Amino acid sequence: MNEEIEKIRQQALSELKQAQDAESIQELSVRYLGRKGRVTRFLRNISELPKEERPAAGKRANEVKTELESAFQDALAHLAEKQQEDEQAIDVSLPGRQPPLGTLHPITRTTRMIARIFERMGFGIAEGPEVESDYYNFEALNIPKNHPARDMQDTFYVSENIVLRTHTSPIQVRYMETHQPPVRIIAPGKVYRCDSDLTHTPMFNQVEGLLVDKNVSFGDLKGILTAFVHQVFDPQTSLRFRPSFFPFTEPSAEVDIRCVMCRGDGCRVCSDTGWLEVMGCGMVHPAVFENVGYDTDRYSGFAFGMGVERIAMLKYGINDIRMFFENDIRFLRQF
Ligand code: 2NM
Repeated sequence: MNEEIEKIRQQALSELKQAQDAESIQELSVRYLGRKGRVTRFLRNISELPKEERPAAGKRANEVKTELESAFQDALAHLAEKQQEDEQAIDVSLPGRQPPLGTLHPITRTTRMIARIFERMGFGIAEGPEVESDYYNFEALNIPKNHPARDMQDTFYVSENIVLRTHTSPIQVRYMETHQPPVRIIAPGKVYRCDSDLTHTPMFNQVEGLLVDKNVSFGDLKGILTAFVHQVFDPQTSLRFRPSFFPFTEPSAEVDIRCVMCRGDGCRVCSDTGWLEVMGCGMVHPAVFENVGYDTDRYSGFAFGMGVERIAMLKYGINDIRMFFENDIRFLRQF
């Protein structure tokens, strides 16, 4: 009788070795340990053995039962583990996964396009702090104490004498303090103003430019800006220099271009004027030159400034400035 349980055990283990999948292991488990299984039946029949053989046979049969239970369980666990490994294995015949490629933000692209045009005309690039002193942002630029731009309504104050720069002109003031003419630089960067609607955001990007040398005239300014506009927009684009006012330039002008949408017929984009304002400019005010220690008898210069978002909106036909800052991937992917 003891031979019988050993035979059952041997057969169970050797059949288990052959079992390839969970189903056949389950089936084995039923066949050996189920209600009508061979081990179960053996245990039930122990009462029919001679009295003296019963304790040893019962003990051994229970050992085998426990052994087979864990052998089946281990085999199932092993199989599950192997299956998981297979699923995680790399199929080297598969094409590689394409990592999604990013693109430059349209404002970065526009800033670089503007910078490249001026670089080709001999301008270098200057940068400076976004948190500025009242002196560099206003005082040195001839902006008087009572000027509306200095109001809390228009400027972000960090403290009494520290502001978030409202334009990139302070970069040019710092540059002039440390470099004698000739000067030919552009100043790109983020600027901050308390303003928010369809065409204004509290942070936006500017590119300003400055050229100082002997005998620089308003004609030179017109030539440089015309060449610039003709490279950003259609080379046939008409320009208009309309008299304006800035505290840091005299004379000052706004540069308008013939509307890129309606070509001058009048539309919503140009408010039916046929013209679009693209930047401000002028001859640097002598008071600014005096503040940085330039000799106004020897040197003259011009400066200009534009909003990068505005240029990008006109170039790409975008009507809401907030699109640039919402980071909607469907919008950004188009650039
Ligand atoms: C503009 C318009 C006109 C400007 C002036 C200067 C500086 F530092 F030279 F005085 N920088 N930028 C300037 C002049 C900026 O932006 C609409």
